[in-house]
Amino acid sequence: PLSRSLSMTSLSGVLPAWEEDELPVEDLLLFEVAWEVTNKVGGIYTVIQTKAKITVDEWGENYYMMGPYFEQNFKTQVEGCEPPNPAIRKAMDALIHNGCQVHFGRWLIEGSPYVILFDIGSAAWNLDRWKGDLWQTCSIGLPYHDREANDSLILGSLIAWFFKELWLQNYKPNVIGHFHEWQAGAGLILSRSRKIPMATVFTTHATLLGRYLCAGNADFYNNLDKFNIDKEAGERQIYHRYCLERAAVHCAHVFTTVSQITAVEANHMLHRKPDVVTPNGLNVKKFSAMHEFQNLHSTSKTRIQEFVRGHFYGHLDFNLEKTLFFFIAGRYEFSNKGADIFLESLSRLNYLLRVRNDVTVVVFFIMPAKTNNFNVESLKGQAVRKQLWDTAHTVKEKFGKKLYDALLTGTIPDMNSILDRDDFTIMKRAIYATQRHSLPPVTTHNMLDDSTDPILSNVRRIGLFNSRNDRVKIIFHPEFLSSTSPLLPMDYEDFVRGCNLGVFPSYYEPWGYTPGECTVMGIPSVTTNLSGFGCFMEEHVSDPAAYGIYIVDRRFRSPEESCNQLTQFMFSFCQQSRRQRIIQRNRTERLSDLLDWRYLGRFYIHARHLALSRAFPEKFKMDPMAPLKVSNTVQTRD
Ligand code: G6P
Ligand code: 1S3
Repeated sequence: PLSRSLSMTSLSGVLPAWEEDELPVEDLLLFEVAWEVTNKVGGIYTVIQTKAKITVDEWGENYYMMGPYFEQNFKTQVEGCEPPNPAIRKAMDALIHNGCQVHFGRWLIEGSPYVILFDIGSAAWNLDRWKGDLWQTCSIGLPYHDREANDSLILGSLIAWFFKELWLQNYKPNVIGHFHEWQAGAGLILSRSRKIPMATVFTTHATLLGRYLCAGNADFYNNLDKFNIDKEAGERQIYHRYCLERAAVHCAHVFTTVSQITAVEANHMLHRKPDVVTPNGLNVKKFSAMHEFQNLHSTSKTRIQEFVRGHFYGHLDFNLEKTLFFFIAGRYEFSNKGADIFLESLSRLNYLLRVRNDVTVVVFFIMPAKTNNFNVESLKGQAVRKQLWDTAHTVKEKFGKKLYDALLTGTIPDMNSILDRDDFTIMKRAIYATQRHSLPPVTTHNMLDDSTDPILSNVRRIGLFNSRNDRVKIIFHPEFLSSTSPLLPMDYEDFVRGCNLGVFPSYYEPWGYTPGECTVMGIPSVTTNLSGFGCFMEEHVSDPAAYGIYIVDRRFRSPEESCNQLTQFMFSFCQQSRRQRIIQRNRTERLSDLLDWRYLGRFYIHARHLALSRAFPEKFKMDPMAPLKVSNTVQTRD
């Protein structure tokens, strides 16, 4: 019923949606548990943070997020306060009186949700005992050296303890615990094994084995049913983590994944078919002026152009008006995120553009790697640009004043003598300073592993060194962007807005926020039919490419064929006129509603209802076979 109620072939009409029967949330408490609550590591943070608003709108004071306490995160993102609910205070106090620190506050993001954060360090002295409990409960043993697994056990033990304290108070409302990813799994396993009455949901955002097997270059999707998963986990030394993940999946009343493709993967890697697919949404910003996002593109693009002027000083022999900005961004998993086929395709695009086009493409790789700060050459580039700007400004001021004085006396000045020798000298000196003896750098930072870094090694192999003849230029920025950077002072959102195309040709991507973020800002992007996002778009939009969503086939084609297809997408993108790009951006932006939590949040609502009906069948009835009620509430804009 899920897929039937969602399927649509055209975007011109109504986006189907269903309505769940309203549940009185006063009699319920919802707790959402994740390692990334107030703690940014990767994509789960985005899920939790962007979804907060609609969840608070629905649940108000009955919604709490739970995660680990880190002093720095708390200080910068949370406003500490007293829990409004005395039962929560009492449960927290029970832990605090036993020597474990628990903090409460409002997370300063849209919706201001309440957060309960558990200090792992303060409870670490219990670790050996809790390892014993875990072993007694489900025979999972954690090795002493795996800090991440140990921390997740401490967090899980504290959370299960908290739920038990809440229950011991004979507290009336029913509790729902929604746990995300294996790091939150121990809390679910322990709560269930202690028979605490609560409805549980477990969401996986990637399977441990899927990520490891894909990164190891396995032909993953063609062999899903052939892997000996216990053996594979053991060989990769993640057997205990995989056990935690698999136990959590099987303990949950409701199991969900973020996409259909990960649902299939989970069925093979974790041996449970997800009950619900809960796709990831975003908080879509609506501007009062329809085309405001086009203006924002233009302003942000100007700022990127400024950076490029500095970076390529002395080699600016390409026309910035005919230069397009492409980018890839995300966790630095070279082949999982498709940086390998992207580089290969760029070398082919470079050839095509040299032969047949006057467009230049500047490609940014924004993927964090180990560095020891910006390199001198990149910083110098921006300094030289600034100096040229200052020189031009000084000369312009003098010129303007002389012109003004002449006009006041009723004469037009002699243009040949309006600039004096000094003006020429400072201009010549500024130009001389732009001479450089090396090519504009490929990377903006000093890399710690320069010789073995996969992006740099491949750049060396394909020879894209930013030379004058190259029509494709590469800039590897191995750090996430920040508006306080001395080099490229822009935050990620502004940067994306200023680019022309996001390229995300992932091989392993359960969902993939990056192309979605492009879409809601009206920026076209490349994705694949191995990413949750790409499959979602393929399913719900009849001609995704017409809306600026290019889907590379990495499922049924060889890497060579996928490279050719990607090259072709990029090359035809370069052949569009500015007008065509503007029209395409308008179309891309129209897909935003499809990715809005206001629509996608319904899948979470459904998962919670299902969990309640399984945990408390007497009180919450739901016919799992009944088709979901379809209503026409969410519309796309034409
Ligand atoms: C927006 C602005 C236009 C600008 C254009 C550049 O649409 O409203 O004024 O010309 O962006 O688009 P381009 O695709 O060349 O970056
Ligand atoms: C995961 O983060 P990742 O980039 O390691 O979770 C994200 C949120 O659900 C998802 O978008 C992404 O595909 C996964 O890979």
